[in-house]
Amino acid sequence: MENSESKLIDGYPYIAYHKQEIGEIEMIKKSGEFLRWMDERRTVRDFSDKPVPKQVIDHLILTASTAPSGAHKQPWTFCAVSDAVIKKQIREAAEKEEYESYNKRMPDEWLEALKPLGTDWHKPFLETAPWLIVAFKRNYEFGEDHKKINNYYVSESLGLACGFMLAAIHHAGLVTLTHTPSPMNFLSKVLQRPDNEKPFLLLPVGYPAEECFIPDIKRKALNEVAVYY
Ligand code: IYR
Repeated sequence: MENSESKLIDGYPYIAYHKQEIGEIEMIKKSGEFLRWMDERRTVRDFSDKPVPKQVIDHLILTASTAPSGAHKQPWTFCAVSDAVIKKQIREAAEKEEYESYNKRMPDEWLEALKPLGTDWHKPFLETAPWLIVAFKRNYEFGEDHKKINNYYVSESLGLACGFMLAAIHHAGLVTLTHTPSPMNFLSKVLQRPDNEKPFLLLPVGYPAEECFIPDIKRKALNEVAVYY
């Protein structure tokens, strides 16, 4: 079992990891290109109904699932919805909650902060987008005899996986938006998820509408987000 490519450490199997080293000049070029490409990603709220193949959604989910997670528990379930009836149920339930939020729950300061983004309680994209991907966090697993087995850093793990998914969606030439209807328990009901799963984030996925406008907002500069020591 022991060779230069694999061995046991403390009784657990390990494999050698090889990564192609990139020279500094090429590294500066590549990291800059990646930055400029990622900087082109934008949150979009106006979707086309043009279909997206299921195989693409499989790839997006598997890419998200490459994210690191607490104790490598991979504590996520991604529900991908293309069924028009279920999308309608989700839209109706989300708009009901959002109507309450925008009109009663959210304080003026919050509503003011959202004004430049043009959001309101209407969520037509929940029906227009060809796919809705709902990320559920798995707070624990069911072991033998229904015994609860803990997962760790579940929210952090989900944040990482969803970040990976946003990059994958952008890379596929598609768009999304990070939708967090609040409260979002209705998603557990509509999608009939088990008790150990709680909804984390809803991502409509598709093409932007032919006529699509996004807020003219800027990202912070390096000196506003980084401190070097
Ligand atoms: N969940 C609401 C409100 C909302 C809140 C924040 I913070 C945003 O950045 C955007 C929207 C909604 O989805 O409209």
